[in-house]
Amino acid sequence: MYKLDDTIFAQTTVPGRSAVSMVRLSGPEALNVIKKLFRPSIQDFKSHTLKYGRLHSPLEKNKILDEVIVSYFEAGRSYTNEEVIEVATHGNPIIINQIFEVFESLGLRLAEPGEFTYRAFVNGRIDLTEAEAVHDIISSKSKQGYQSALNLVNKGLRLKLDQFYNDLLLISAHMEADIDFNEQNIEVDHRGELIEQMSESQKQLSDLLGNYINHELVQQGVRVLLYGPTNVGKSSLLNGLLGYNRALVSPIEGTTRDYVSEKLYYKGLEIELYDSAGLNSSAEGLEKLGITESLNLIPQMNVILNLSDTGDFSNQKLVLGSNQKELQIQTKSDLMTDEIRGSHCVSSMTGENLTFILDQIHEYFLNQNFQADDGLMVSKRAYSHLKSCSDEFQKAFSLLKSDESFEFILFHLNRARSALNELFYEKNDEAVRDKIFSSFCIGK
Ligand SMILES: Nc1nc2c(ncn2[C@@H]2O[C@H](COP(=O)(O)OP(=O)(O)OP(=O)(O)O)[C@@H](O)[C@H]2O)c(=O)[nH]1
Ligand SMILES: [Mg+2]
Repeated sequence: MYKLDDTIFAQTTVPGRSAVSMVRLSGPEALNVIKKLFRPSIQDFKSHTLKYGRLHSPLEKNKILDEVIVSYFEAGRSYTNEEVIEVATHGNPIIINQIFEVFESLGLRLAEPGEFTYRAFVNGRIDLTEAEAVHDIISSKSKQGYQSALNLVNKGLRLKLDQFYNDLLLISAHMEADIDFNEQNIEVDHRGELIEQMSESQKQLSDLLGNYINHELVQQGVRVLLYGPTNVGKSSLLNGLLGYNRALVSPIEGTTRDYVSEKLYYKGLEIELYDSAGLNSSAEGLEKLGITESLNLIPQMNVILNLSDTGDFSNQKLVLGSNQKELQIQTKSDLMTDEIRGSHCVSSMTGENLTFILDQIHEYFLNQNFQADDGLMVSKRAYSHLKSCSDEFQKAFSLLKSDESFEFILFHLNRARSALNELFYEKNDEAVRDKIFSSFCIGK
């Protein structure tokens, strides 16, 4: 995939205009190149210090590229473990482009997405679970998500698994030794002790897996569908929850055709609301297409706000997956008589109970099996390795308890260990590594 021996650069901040932009260089030529361009000229640059000055262009005489602050991180003590320079410039794309032209003219290469983090991995500074966590910190759509990714980025998972991994090694070594002794006709039987050790390890592993956080949900945020018959007030509720008018509202049935989606942030959580075409059994043509599209959205949703302005939900029954939640809500409560008033009533007109809905969505999110502070938010890839480690371990344990020979048991223990090795390194599978790093943004 990526080349490893050249010097690469990229903007680490978002492209566009801003007070400051940051450009990172990594590789053997990073410091040399900056020394060529920076004035006043650099005599002695200590690692982890800053220099203030100007970058000059070697392409045009007396041309100053920008006034900058440059930081230096020596190889072995940097993000990539290579020589790294970071240049803070004024945040103007024209300046950045000119600096990039100069870097390229000096033989440096624009980095691919994820390439800095890939180098950190290849150079042994981080393992794959930490690389994934770097990505999650940036892309997380809930505060729980980025907090647990932060836990993970600092050798979190490796530290948690170290003890377990070492115990596995010890148990295997015991078994190998017993096999050797028995081959020499020396009778030893440590089975009882091994059962005790394995049940201790089993506990560690199940604690770990039990703390698994629904990665997808904390990364994606919560998707919420506004669902119900035409004119029930779906688009009005969307606008009410957003606090501004995003969708058209009218007393004409079938106003919304294409679904409309918009994000809002509530208590540190990204909620994506989908307003859809209202259900109408006599719909035809475009309206009917819109309804089909709404129904197709259901499987991708986490929460469905099933809306009715009569309190009668019998014609809008939903079949949902086990992790999906339906909230039945009565709309237009300002028009409601006391007789039909149910327990969950909202009004987009008066704003009654709009925060109640947001709280319900937030609560659903919190109930999805994780404890934010100590939780273990790992990717699907990582979870599947943990799971196969656990499965192999369970097989080994039950064979041990049913008096099977150590050779069979060792087979499964070895597989449990290699599942953990793959979790952190996945050395042989370039495709998986490509997938992990290419999902990064440029500059990371
Ligand atoms: N009094 C009152 N009227 C409402 C409320 N919510 C919506 N309406 C009215 O109900 C009508 C339909 O509202 P919409 O939000 O367009 O309904 P919808 O469910 O999006 O309708 P379709 O897009 O046609 O499926 C409009 O005239 C709104 O002004 C409410 O809370 N109180
Ligand atoms: Mg509508």
